[in-house]
Amino acid sequence: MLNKILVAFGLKPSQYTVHPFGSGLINYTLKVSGNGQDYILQRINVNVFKAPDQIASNLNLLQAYFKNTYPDYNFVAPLPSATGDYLVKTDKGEYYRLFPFVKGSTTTDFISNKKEAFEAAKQFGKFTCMLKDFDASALNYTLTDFHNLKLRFDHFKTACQNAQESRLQEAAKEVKEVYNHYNILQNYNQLIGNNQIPVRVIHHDTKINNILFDDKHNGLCVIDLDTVMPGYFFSDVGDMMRTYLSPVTEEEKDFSKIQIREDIFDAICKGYIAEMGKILTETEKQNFIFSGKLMMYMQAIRFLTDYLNNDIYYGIKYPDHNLIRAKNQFDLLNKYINCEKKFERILAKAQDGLIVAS
Ligand code: GN1
Ligand code: MG
Repeated sequence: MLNKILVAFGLKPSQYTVHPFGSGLINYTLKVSGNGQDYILQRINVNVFKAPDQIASNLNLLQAYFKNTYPDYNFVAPLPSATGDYLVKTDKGEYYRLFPFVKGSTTTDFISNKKEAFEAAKQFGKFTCMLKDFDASALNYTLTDFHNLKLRFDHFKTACQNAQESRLQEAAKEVKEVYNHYNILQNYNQLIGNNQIPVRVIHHDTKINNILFDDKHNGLCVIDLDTVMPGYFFSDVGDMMRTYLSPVTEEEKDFSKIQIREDIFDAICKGYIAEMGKILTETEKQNFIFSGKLMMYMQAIRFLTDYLNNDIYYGIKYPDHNLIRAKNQFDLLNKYINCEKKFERILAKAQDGLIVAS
């Protein structure tokens, strides 16, 4: 099967070896090595991305824009197949695409120092900033309502109504925790309801492994562009807070290891503001810290909802995996909230730094 796909992309199977690659929860990713140029081959999860051709069309539009406007930017777009298509469909209805593996680039799964956080935040900020004059409405919504907290909350409520009694009991504390932080949803509804936040081109998945670094640990570009679509700055800023601040991830079961690293918070502010500072609106700046709360809360709700729905979305490795992930995210959220006052001072300094520098 894989051989057929390689052939469809014009690669001779005998010249390449293929190995699973990366740690994404959604798509199935392989590295294809050999013959002087490596590739990333990816099977799109069509249960999540129901219209893979919409992703391909977004990427083509963006690629054309970058080629004209920022020709030096390393926009990692899919390669055409032998017949000039960007997706290869198998008899089983699976979709594959092939990317060049950027030579000399590396990725990391964990933030080990503030430089990495700074570089990543700068790259995500740069991406949105470079696209500030691109018409975001030309892009398809590859996942409708992806970061719509109101809808995520509604799905959570439905899941509570339909859940097995045993799961509902196991999750009672976390269900209560959702309501303890109801003010986050209220604030979100107010911001969105009043159209207070501009629509921009947003990456929507800013995990550190979606950044390519060069050999000197400088950021090169962003990858994993399936969720690039119109959205709000808080998705990217908030998901960086969610995934960079703590030295351990959402997978950690020992919550005493969940911590908030202030130097990393500082680096996210400085990196993002270095690129986006000049175009962020006052409301966006005022909600910079709120972004973290929003995304932690949303992810906790998403894991909890999936647990109540008998784990139909996120892959699990043990029975209570999604419940543990939800608990982990609530723990992170509470620790983040405890730091808010400190964050305000750090953010203000980072913003002052921009004014001094410009
Ligand atoms: C999924 O597969 P991955 O790790 O790139 C999810 C994100 C979640 C994340 C949580 C399309 O991303 O929204 O934040 O898991 N992506 C989708 O680990 O649902
Ligand atoms: Mg990903």
